[in-house]
Amino acid sequence: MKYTVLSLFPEIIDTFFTASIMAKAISRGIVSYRSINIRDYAFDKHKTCDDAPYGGGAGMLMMPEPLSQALAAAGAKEADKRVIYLSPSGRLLTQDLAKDLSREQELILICGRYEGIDQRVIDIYVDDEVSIGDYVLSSGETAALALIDATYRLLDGVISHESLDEESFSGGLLEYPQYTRPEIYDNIQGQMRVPEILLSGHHENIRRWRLKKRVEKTFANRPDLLRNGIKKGLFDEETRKIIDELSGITEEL
Ligand code: 9WO
Repeated sequence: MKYTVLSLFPEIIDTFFTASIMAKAISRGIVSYRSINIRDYAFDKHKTCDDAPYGGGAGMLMMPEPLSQALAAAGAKEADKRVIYLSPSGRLLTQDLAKDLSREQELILICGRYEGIDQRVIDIYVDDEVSIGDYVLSSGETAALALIDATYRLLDGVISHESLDEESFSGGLLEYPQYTRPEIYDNIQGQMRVPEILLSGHHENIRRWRLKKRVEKTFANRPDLLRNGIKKGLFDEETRKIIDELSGITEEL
């Protein structure tokens, strides 16, 4: 996978690609990266990249020319390249979309600044507008990092397949709580013990306890995932039973 990132502040992105797991993926030839500084394509002596919006309104927009010059330099119109604009108005980045994006040859990511970019650049170049969640950031760079992180780790050879299968969202449930040593943890709260069942060595009981914890957590934090999983028939008999017990025959969902 090749990542090409267009930004006015590429240093924000550059650091991530020198961090440990990513650096390893690059040295193994699984990932490659280039950053393009949009300001390098500004054409006046002040290297201006922003201008006021037509129709009035707050703030400034990124000018179309430097950005489209940068996109042309990135080869954005070539086949096997997918151009993505990170924006709160995009489609939501989910694990499924991350999987889909991880199958591309090259992703070209546009990081916006100010109040956004000229719509004509979106119309001409952008294949997908993608949002990482329902909140507004000050710029697109941190969203691009989230998208890069969510996709590169799905590439063959970056992390083990067993770890991927065990994660949150596999099976439509959130993760169970986890504990490591020490067995008794001295804390401002007093002595906190690891749940007894995890020390029992009884694998079947542990499996059931973890499943119950996952359902409880999902019910508390993400009832939408339970509703969706039921609708799509994602859950086995055992999971359905736990959901029913918790939510009173799913009435409460
Ligand atoms: C700010 C603004 C102010 C007044 C009127 C309209 C406005 N739109 C915006 C806006 O969308 N600013 C963005 C800032 C422009 C593109 C880069 N910025 C950004 C990206 N903020 N949040 C994101 C983002 C990207 C992906 N997922 C979540 C948030």
